[in-house]
Amino acid sequence: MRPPANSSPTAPGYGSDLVVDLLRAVGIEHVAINPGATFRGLHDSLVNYAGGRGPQLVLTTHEEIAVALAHGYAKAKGAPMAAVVHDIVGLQHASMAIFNAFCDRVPVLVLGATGPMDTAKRRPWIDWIHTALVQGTQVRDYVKLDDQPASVAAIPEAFLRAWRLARTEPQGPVYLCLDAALQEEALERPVSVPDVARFQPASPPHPDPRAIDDAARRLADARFPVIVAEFLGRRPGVAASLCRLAELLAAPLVDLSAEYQGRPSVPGAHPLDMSGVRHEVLREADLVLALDVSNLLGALGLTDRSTREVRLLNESTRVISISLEDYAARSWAQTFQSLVPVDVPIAADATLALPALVAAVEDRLRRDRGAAERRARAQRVAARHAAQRAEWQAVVSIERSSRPLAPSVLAAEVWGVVKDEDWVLANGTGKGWARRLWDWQPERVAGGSGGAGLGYGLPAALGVTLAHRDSGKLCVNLQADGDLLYVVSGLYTAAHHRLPLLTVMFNNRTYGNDEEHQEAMAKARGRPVENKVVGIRIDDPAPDFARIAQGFGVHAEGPIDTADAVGPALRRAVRVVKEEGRPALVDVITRP
Ligand SMILES: Cc1ncc(C[n+]2csc(CCOP(=O)(O)OP(=O)(O)O)c2C)c(N)n1
Repeated sequence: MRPPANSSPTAPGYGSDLVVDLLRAVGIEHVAINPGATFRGLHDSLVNYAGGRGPQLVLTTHEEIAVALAHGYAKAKGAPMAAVVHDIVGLQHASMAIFNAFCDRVPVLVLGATGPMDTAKRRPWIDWIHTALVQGTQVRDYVKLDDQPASVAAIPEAFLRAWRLARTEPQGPVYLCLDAALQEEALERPVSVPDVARFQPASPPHPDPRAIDDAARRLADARFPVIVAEFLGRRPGVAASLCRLAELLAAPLVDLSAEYQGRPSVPGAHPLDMSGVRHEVLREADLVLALDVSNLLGALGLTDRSTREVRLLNESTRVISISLEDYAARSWAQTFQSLVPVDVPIAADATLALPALVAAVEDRLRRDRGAAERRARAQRVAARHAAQRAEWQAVVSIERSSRPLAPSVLAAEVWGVVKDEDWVLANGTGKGWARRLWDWQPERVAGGSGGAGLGYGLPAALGVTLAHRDSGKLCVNLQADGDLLYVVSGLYTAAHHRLPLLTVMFNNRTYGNDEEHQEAMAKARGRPVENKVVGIRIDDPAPDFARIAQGFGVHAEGPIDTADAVGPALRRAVRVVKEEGRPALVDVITRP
């Protein structure tokens, strides 16, 4: 295709140059890619048209990595980046990560491409087999919008609509497919980029004041109110008003993200934090305030591992729920979960409802005489909280000499090195032990995948690291082996882009979660429990993650199998991360 006569490095000459202008206009700083011919036009524009002025390319070796990286980045940055994926095949690889972002309510701008829709412009074979009607249908059930503009002139509107919807609450990924022929089309006349400030997302919905008043009255009157949060931590700074509400009401706090996926919002050291003994307080609760909870049955019930039977902890508990989950419902994957009776349903952004609820509760309690009972309840809960934390510390002491290392001991060792740093937990919880043993501050924790699709940890942690690069923070990834093996080539992106991430392997050489399931199955059926490892253990041969990482150019040590060796190896790795600005991995063998 001939370049237009008036082309210059700064004037858009092709359809894909216009896309770059749009990316720049909305402030996208990074674009993760895995190359493909269907977006060769856009690729050229990102490299040659944008020059150093446009978004920076992040090379990934799998489309799932590209999207998961963008997922982690958006959570840490509070602003989305883009991931560009090749036609049908790239989108299929990306789909798992798009699903995770959808469940986690995280905005990602997924830009795709298709062989020319105009059959007269297609090459034989590849342009045909990689073109779909309509490509977005592959992921339509778990993106907020998919679109495919049919002309260059239609690109700005499609782009800005997708951009706006991705960031409108409840947030989520969007997919915009750019026809290869449109990307490569020479512009006959300039296409202007609209004023993007006029296409911002609508302000998130505030709660109905009457509903807040009703909720405040019920909370103030409750005998034993409990506050449960799941995705509340998606907005920074929410912990302060959450804790204030809990303190006013002397209400135990349960962060469901400690047990399931989600976005942490409850500080682990808060004396009302009962996340580790959820069932104890929910058994006693006469009223539950659920904030941004989609897994209500998971919160209120207890599941029998072998029979899958779920029992409510307290049949008479009443429920107030504040969330936007009903606005995110889709018919395909049943992410709306179990239909649990709710007595006061409030459709609102829970992070915005909290200050209003705090004010309304303050007002009610001023006229209330239950202060003594609340004080006694707060003391009782705080004592249980302290006892629970002491029990966890005792577990570490008891397990200190066990070989292979217990996850509790490894989490304690990592904390010993990390605690003096300005740390960010970019992925993982070390089987929950980081929450129990670390000074768990939710704003330092990126949270899980949302969709429980493995292959999330490393790439998402890289995205978090990219967002925090040059901030002086130490990004830490507590990485399970099974999860890493889906996306192990993400280590190349880490090394290539000098992403200073500290990865500590909790390497139990197995798909541990599934061993538990096979054990439960064997017991339920009276079959040999020792067979639970078949088709599950990853130990013959055991992958040598240090050598794998070194092969990708990452500083690495291991395998380490004694507690005493962990600290020195971690300190050497932290030096590489902080002083050389390079990724490091320490492989530690843990108990299956
Ligand atoms: C893409 C995908 N495949 C399979 C599963 C099923 N699955 C859930 S947990 C799990 C085991 C995870 O093993 P690992 O990451 O090593 O963590 P561990 O349980 O050993 O701590 C598997 C295979 C899944 N959730 N996602």
